[in-house]
Amino acid sequence: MVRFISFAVAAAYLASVDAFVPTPTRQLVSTTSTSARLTNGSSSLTRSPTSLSDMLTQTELPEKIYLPKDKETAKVLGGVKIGNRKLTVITGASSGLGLNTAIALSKTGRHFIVMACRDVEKAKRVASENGMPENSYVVMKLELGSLKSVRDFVFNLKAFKSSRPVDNLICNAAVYRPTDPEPAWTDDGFEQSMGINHFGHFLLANLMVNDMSKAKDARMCIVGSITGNTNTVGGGLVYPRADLGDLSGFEQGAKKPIAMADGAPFFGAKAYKDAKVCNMMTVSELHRRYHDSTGISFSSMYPGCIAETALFREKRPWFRKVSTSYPYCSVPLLTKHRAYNIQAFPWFMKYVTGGYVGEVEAGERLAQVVDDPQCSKSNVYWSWNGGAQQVGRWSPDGKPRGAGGSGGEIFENTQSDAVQDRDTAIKMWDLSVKAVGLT
Ligand code: NDP
Ligand code: PMR
Repeated sequence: MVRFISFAVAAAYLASVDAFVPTPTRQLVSTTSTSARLTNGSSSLTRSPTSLSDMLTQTELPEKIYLPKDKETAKVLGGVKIGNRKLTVITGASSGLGLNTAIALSKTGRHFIVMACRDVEKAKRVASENGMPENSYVVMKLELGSLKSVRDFVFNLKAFKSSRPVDNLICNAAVYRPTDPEPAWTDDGFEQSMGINHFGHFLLANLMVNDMSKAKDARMCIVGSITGNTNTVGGGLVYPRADLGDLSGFEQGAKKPIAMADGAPFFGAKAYKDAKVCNMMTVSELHRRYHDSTGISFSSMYPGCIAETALFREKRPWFRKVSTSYPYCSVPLLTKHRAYNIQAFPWFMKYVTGGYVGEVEAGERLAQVVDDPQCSKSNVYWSWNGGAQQVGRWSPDGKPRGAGGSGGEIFENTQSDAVQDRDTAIKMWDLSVKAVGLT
């Protein structure tokens, strides 16, 4: 009963939040929850100002790029020896889920991480602050809101790794712009949620298939979400629902002034969910088109609701504010004075829906998808039963955590009928190919 009343009160609050009310000022939230944890280690990129690594942080291609001539040099570029480790690329590794995945994988000793980030200096800083082992990662510039930057990234990556194939690609980066009254556009004229979350990754994934086909047990994961699946409470009952409609917005070119996939007027919260549908459909189409011929395992996943990440930077402070003052009570939300003492969304997800997962555990979950032998199956949408624990069942050293850290069991989840709709997926694929200039 108490849980039901809490649910009703909290649901009423959350239903009326700024997802649907434009806010004039946007506030950036720092990643203090993760960056405050560890402080040892330093960036592996700060050695020489003329090193290849430094060149790789530029969006514009350097006039002369160093191309290694022999295999051995390729393995020890810039003083970094990749050796037998898996080469794992993670987009948006400078925050939240991506950063915590990079941390988890780097600490296994089995992965060399390419942190593909729009803000190179930030990525170097958080990697260092979070104690990612030296020589376990490199930061490379990737602005997913620019198709040119995506192509430059792939070119630079090839120069960095030479003929050695990429083993894992994790398409994780995303923006969520629920309070924007008007759409913002990428360099190429796409609405940003669709342009960054889907089109940028769509081009990247396609450009990487050939290279990754040369690796053994290669895996490509594009992060999805429950909110893109209408067969769930989070995605089916919470307005707005994801819906690509007849894709007439894509048919018209998906560029300014066309903001939405279905050609409707801009709706930021829906644009994010539509992009997640495209992410998940891209995975099933990649699988259908390339799994048999390349051996690459394509997957998507939902890590749980990581309610404290910077993804919610546009939300009003009370929605995401971090505090432990009243962790068990929603009443203080009713007064303006107390509102700022509650982290309403994390609280709601922890104690009402039970869908919450901490950033560290979420990172371990995504890490598991590319590292755990039991996740080698293709065309799976991975999810975890349970959650809300800060520690996972699987741990980066490969050993089960055992009693005390139940963290949820991994399982193969079922996507909504709309996400599984083959005709729409094919249409989405063909129009995306055109939009990013792959033809
Ligand atoms: P964060 O905002 O913490 O991380 C997003 C990352 O994407 C950041 O590293 C950010 O860079 C990067 N990024 C944003 N725009 C661009 C761009 N134009 N080019 C390159 N990189 C960019 O969010 P989360 O960690 O929460 O989200 C990560 C993924 O998890 C997303 O795909 C999201 O949809 C998914 N997800 C999140 C859930 C949640 O509850 N938080 C639930 C389900 C799925 P910078 O550091 O510079 O801002
Ligand atoms: Mg949602 C089991 C129920 C459940 C789950 C797992 C989520 C996940 N959410 C659930 C339920 C509810 N949410 C309910 C009952 C409400 C009140 C009506 C609610 C509200 C809500 C809001 C306002 N939820 C949200 C928002 C956001 O702005 C987030 C969003 O939709 O972003 C697109 C969000 C989310 N809920 C989730 C998850 C995972 C999100 C984060 C977004 C994502 O990455 O998918």
